Amino acid sequence: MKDELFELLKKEKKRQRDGLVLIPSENYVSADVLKVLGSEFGNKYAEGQVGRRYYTGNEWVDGVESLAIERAKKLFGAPFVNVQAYSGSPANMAILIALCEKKSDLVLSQELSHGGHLSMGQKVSATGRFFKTDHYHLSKRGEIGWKELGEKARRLKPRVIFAGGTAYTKKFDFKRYGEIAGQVGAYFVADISHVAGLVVAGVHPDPVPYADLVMTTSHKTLRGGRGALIMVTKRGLNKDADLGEKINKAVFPGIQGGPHMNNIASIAVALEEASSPGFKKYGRKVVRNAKALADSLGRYEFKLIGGGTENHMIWIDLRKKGIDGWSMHVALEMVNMFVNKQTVPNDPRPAYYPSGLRLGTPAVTTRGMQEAQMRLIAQWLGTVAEICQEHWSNSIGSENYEKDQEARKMFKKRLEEDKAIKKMRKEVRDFARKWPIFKW
Ligand code: DSN
Repeated sequence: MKDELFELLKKEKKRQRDGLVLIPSENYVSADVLKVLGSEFGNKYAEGQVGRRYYTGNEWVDGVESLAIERAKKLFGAPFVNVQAYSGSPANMAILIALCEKKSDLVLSQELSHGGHLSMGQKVSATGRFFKTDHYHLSKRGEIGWKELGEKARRLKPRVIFAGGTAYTKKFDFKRYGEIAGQVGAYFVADISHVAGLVVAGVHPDPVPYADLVMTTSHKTLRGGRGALIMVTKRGLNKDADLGEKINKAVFPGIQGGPHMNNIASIAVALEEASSPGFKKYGRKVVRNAKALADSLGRYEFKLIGGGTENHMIWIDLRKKGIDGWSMHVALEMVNMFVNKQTVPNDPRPAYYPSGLRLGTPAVTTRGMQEAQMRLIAQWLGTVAEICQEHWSNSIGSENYEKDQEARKMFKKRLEEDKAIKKMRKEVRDFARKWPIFKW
């Protein structure tokens, strides 16, 4: 069938092949993961749980979901796993529904501009509208503000303490979180969406011995289709033997209908891949590459929050360079490099025009790139920052960031006409094409 949609697919494939994905939450999936994502499993309704569905015809998708659950249990060492949540945000919502019983139950999580994630109780998310929340911040060194967290935990007696977020470049000290939660009788939930693959590879601390619940999306460093795993640990089940059942009910019928069986199948495939020795190597390389990229960025005078990285992510404060995250992400997109604009701690700018940038190495590492390529990427980032600085002062140059739309249009136009940008676009494209999309 001729459909313009397939033209878009062709173009998207080309974009992914010809560009460098440095968005820390994105990755490429294997051919097997893609195969089941586009499979007939997606046709099936399977509301309910394995062996207890509200539809007939579930013999084979029951097998799929059982495999996903068993593989997750084995890989993470958790006694209970739900694999039905559509993604991380609904999974966190389901967790709060399962854990919070009274209106006064408080959720304590990392502040949004300090790297926290919307779905862990930020005011603009349903989790912040329907649950009482408070937040802790990062220290000047870019670490969790332990003193503040401990003090708030003792004073506010939260029902839930979350670890995890969207921007953090240190290793999460889950043991310390677990101790604080234990002292005040709170549930400790570790959202490891970003670092799950690194935990599996043994290059990031494991939350399972210390947390009551562990949540992860399946498509970041884990390289599955888009979904989420909610795991209840031994510690969680000791606290409440019904916690698994509560999670199941909070997901369905709590907030979802039929699980997306093709996604669950893709998670099962990804979990099998993640249990191979090759995946451990991949995780190690992700971190090695991130460290190499961070080191090289220092040469181009980028200010890194936390001073470097201990995981897959680099968090840049661009204020010293006099430009914002929006300008860099626009310019980098023009040269086929994809990054995230990102707020920095106590950011004076709005989230759409934030002061920072987030970079990550999971996707370029999946393509087989190594430290030498990270040095080249850092050099490109340095050059693009210089170009931005030049056009920024010639077009925007004011502090009126939100209102200055005309100046921003002018800035984009100048970039589009810039010869160095045009040259670099070609250079990046020719370079990216040499790397397969998915290399074992
Ligand atoms: N985009 C994902 C992240 O980077 O944290 C989830 O919102």
